[in-house]
Amino acid sequence: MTRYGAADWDRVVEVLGAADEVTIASHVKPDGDALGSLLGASLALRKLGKKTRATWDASPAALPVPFEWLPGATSVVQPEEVGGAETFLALDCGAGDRLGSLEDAARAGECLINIDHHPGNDDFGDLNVVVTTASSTAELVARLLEDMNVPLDTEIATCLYVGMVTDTGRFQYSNTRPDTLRLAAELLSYDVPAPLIAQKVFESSSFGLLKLTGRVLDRAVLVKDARLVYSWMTRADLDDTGVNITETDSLIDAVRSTRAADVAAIFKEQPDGRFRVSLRSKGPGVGAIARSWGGGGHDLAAGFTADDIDSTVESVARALASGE
Ligand SMILES: [Mn+2]
Repeated sequence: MTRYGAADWDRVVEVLGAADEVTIASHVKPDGDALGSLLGASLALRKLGKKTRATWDASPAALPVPFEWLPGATSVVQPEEVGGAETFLALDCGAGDRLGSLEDAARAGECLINIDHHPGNDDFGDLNVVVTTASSTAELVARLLEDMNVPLDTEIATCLYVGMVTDTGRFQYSNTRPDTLRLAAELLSYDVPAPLIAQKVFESSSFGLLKLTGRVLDRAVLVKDARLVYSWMTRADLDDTGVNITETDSLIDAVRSTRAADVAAIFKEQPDGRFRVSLRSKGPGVGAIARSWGGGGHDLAAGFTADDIDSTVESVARALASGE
């Protein structure tokens, strides 16, 4: 049965089922869904007797603290150990370049499989399962494993649950559908330690991050007409608080929590002086705005890169006001 109406679904089930070795990669700066999907898929394919190498573009590829306890961490290899793979599975990558330095190896392989849920995914694989209504890539992996007849266990279910709980904002965002919770319930039935996961993933910030969050909240600016709230973080902030940029994903959630705004933006200064901008919306679409700046993402959660804060805020506020 082809799920989600995804044309290549059955072929992906076949190809993964027949492969002896699979190289699996997620996107650069992997989040909970990228890592949960990656390790869950790796554990499951190993359970079928296949060799797997799981990785992402980073030097070194090392699990961030909130996820370092994830089962399957032992299948992580460094990106430079990946050559031309027979079967290459790209997970949670909205475009081929999200693989970073691994894109060439991915395309050099015999079969590149692209499994993802980002709108705007350009079907960069030889086989593509792109389902924008899926809560997470982990959800798609779970359904594929079901069709491949891989029995779940606590470890696989834990990885996939982490992917779902993080990408749905703890089952709060609009991508949480009845089927999402049904699948999550099924995963929990494999003794997934949900309260422990909540602690490890959502209550694991360093003390420095607490202080950095304070700075960012203190700086927040409200653009009333556009119902936009924004703030920013500099490299100096990171140095002063001892925080690594990879720990700063939660800053946008702190900024977005005011009822005074529908859209929240946070500007994070990159080593090259430019700003990585994250947008979160409670209603107005921000995906198109991000794409117009060469970025990408979902309707309610998107991002792009900008040169400076003031002019970008002005133009984002204008786009929001005009409803474009
Ligand atoms: Mn995802």
